[in-house]
Amino acid sequence: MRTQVAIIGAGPSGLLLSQLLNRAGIATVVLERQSRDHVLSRIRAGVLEWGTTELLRAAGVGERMDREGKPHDHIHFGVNGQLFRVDCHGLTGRRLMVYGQTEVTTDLYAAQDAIGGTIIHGAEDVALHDVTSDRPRVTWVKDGERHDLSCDFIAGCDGFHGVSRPTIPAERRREFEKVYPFGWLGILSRTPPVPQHMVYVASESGFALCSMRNAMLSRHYVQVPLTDRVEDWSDARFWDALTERLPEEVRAGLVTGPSIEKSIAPLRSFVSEPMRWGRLFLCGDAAHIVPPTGAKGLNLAVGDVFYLQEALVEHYATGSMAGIEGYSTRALDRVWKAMRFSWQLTMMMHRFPQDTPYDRRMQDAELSMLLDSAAAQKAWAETYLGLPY
Ligand code: RFL
Ligand code: PHB
Repeated sequence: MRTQVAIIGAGPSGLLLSQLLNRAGIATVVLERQSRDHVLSRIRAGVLEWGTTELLRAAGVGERMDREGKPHDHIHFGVNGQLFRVDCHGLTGRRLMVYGQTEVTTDLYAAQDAIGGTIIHGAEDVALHDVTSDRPRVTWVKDGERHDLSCDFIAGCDGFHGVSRPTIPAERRREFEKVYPFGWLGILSRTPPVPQHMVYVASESGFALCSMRNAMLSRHYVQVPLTDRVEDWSDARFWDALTERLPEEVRAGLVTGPSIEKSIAPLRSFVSEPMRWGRLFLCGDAAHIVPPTGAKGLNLAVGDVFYLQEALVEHYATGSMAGIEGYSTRALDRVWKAMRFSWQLTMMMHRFPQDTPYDRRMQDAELSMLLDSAAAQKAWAETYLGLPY
């Protein structure tokens, strides 16, 4: 079997890359370990930067997002019981889009079906070979049978636990990591969102976030110790913890109800450099993880895909290797800026077990620097809404 670009992983980065390349006349094969139903059952990101929405439109998957997604102009902060509003649209002229990752993935699958994209599910033991040669290969096993695919390039879009990153020899990789001493317990419920829609809360008991998917679907999170398990958290306990952390104005509009999904995600910052090794490129969570606080994970994955598709389209059109050789440097520049943003917001908004009174005052000072200064808010909003590609 032969293709131009082999793509490992059918998460948002793999599917979007395949869709953009196919529309540019470049052949791809996507290899996914899980079933399609499994991929579509993961509840994850909800906030799209404007640049992400533009690339989705350019990929021909913007129609349902523009119909059903919810554009947002403001972000709210709850700090020690008080509510602040940051006018992101007024400060930047751009908007956020609230549209779930599950919906983005559903739309990408539908678009790939419509143009006859090749996505192979249930691919086990995927292995990458000869990635520093001109003829890389990918092998896998499906239904007990071994398959071999030769290609020009391989895109490793297989997430944090995938096989692509470890294909780069350990001595050629540099990994940077920060693990935070808490997780986020998130629930999805068929309840209307709070009237403010998106509220980031720093309280005495820890961080909380009110978010939404649509008019009758809410997504809420509370900071929990890493030792907690989902079974420790009944719905009633979750709503009590959330309610207690919210400013009065938000609490007054909170509607509670049974959870339809509940999970705990640990928080980490991680970058692996470089993002290219010979003819292998890493995209999205395969190369970097951000804590969810800045809502950057999916958006960074889309940024990587933007740079990579541009490099590959240029290469197939002109033979140039410039974009390919510059991919890692270009992508990492944007990645590290988003890392800084996510780290800073995480440090400012959470309660750390080892916090000293000095650390707490620093958090308060950081928050008032942001909330008292229009200039600081503009800089913050520009990054939250997405740095340019
Ligand atoms: P994914 O989505 O992990 O997809 C990787 C795919 O590769 C497959 N795979 C393999 N396939 C073949 N062979 C192998 N050996 C394989 N190993 C893995 C997997 O099955 C999977 O289908 O990575 P991708 O495409 O890079 O996308 C990244 C995003 O999913 C991720 O960054 C975001 O979900 C992060 N994130 C958020 N990002 C945002 O931009 N805004 C948000 O509001 C936001 N909120 C979140 C989040 C992530 C969360 N969790 C659960 C980690 C909230 C949460 C709670
Ligand atoms: C979400 O809606 O799931 C969400 C929103 C903002 C974040 C993280 C997650 O920072």
